[in-house]
Amino acid sequence: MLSVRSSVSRTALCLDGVWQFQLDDGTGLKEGWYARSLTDPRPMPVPASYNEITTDMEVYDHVGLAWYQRDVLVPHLRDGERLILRFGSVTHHGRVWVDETEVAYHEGGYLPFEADITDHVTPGETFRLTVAVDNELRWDTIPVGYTGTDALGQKRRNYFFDFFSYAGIHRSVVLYTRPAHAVTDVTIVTDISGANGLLTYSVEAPGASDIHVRVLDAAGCEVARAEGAEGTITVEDAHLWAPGKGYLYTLEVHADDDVYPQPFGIRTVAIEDSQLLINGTPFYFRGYGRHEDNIVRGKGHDNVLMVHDFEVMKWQGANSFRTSHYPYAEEVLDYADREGFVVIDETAAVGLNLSMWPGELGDVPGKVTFSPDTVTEATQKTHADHIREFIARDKNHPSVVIWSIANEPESETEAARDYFAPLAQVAREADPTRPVGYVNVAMATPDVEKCADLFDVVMLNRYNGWYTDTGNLALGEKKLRDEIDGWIKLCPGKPIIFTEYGPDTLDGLRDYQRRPWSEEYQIDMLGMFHRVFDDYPQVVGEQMWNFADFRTIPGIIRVGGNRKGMFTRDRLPKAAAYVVRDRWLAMRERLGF
Ligand code: BDP
Repeated sequence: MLSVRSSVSRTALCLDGVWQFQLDDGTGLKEGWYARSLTDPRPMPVPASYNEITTDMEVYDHVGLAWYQRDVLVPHLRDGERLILRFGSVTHHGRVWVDETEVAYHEGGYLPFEADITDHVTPGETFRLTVAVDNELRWDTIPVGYTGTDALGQKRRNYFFDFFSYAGIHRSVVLYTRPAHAVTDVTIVTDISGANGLLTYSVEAPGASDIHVRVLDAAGCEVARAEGAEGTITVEDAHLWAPGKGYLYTLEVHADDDVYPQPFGIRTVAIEDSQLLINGTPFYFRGYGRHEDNIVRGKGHDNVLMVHDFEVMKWQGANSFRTSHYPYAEEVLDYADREGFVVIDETAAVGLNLSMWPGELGDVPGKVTFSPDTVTEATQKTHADHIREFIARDKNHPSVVIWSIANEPESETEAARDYFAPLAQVAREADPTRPVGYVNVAMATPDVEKCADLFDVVMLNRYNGWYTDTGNLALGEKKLRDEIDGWIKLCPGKPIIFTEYGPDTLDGLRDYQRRPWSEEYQIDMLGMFHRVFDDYPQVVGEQMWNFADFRTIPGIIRVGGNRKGMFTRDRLPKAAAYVVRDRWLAMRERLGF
């Protein structure tokens, strides 16, 4: 799905602000709360997670539907123009009404959806916009989860990841206009030929008879043009997009009266000899797995925080991150494009691995991941659709260089292989140009792993010295080296990227003995991993866990959340941040960005 971008033929009206909000008491749908004003509303900002806006535990821990409402004044439309209502994301599922008409239903909490509401509204008049947000996961949703009832009869959400499953309208809500014949999709693939850039494009614009495109450089000057819905264009003396140099062109797409400006960068991605090449040059990933997470707003997108986070990452000499463990706001990828950051883009398929999870209610059916009662073909179908939707959204971002289709799934069984083989194929069909991978969990070591050959890269989350051999870095190091040797043997020629490593660290806890949880131990453990990485040319990336501390589910191993951040939750550096900064700035100096 295309992002909202303004042009001479498209006007966007942002509906963010303070909406009305009410928790469902089990009667909302039956009684049709969308058909009238909410009876007992409280104010709720959009975008934001609703959980921590109030001080009520009831809101924080709510299970089920939550209702949002506001009035919207409909703008006047020019001849034949359509009015589209678009949500950047509603977590996890959203149902939308315009007055009494249901106009959209979307499952999956981290991708956009939209509805053409032209025929349900009257220009110059106001309509009541109602959204029912559902935070319950099921075995056939991505991510998977289930709602159970505890011994006190309380409904409880269960899911198989540690970050708190915030809910709400997390990204902007926009009303935009477009002509009757509009551009609905653009796909751009770039290549390099000598000093020139090659750009292959295709446009979808149902009903349009006149389609042409112009290529504009970063200053807005036309450098090439072409007729037709698809073709290949040469950009002479192209200015390449490269890590640290986020040069962007715009493909200005014209379809009858519609104009859609699609930014793009000219660059290539390839894998050769255990290296990931960007524009033919080996790239080394320095950075983090991150979360969309912050005080009060939860997972609500916020440009203030986004820009600050990039500034902090640049301060440290990072050049990349992974969108662990779900697709991030479109604004984040736009910003990565222009800042020249390199992104491993991940789906929301986190937690397809029941062996690791006790299940709060203790009733995860048999703890078998792939079974008729847990992850089934229905899950696989949702996962496949999710991959297609996700790649359709993010395919034109030059910053994205790898698709990660799952985080830490079971991958050491035949059932896992049957599950993942078709999904790897779905990703390749949706985008034949980028490497596809999944992020491997510690138990699926190379001697038992069954899925690695389906993928192009090896991405590893390892906690030697933390979850295993706690406090014993010498032993952790030996095992890490042995394991890397195993991966090199199992996957010759494939690059290895460490996508998670690091200990929980309480900021302010200092220790002469440098023991676990102290700031000193974080320095030592990260240092151990880095020392090992430096000995292996096949290791082409270090993305420590996590950029910042983040909110989690309650748990006896979580003190005020997950504390593996390089930075605190309010983005202040722990001691390790300075040590790693020295390393990364030196690497930046040596390798370019
Ligand atoms: C890994 C998960 C990540 C967790 C991390 C941890 O991929 O989401 O937050 O461990 O335990 O298993 O800190």
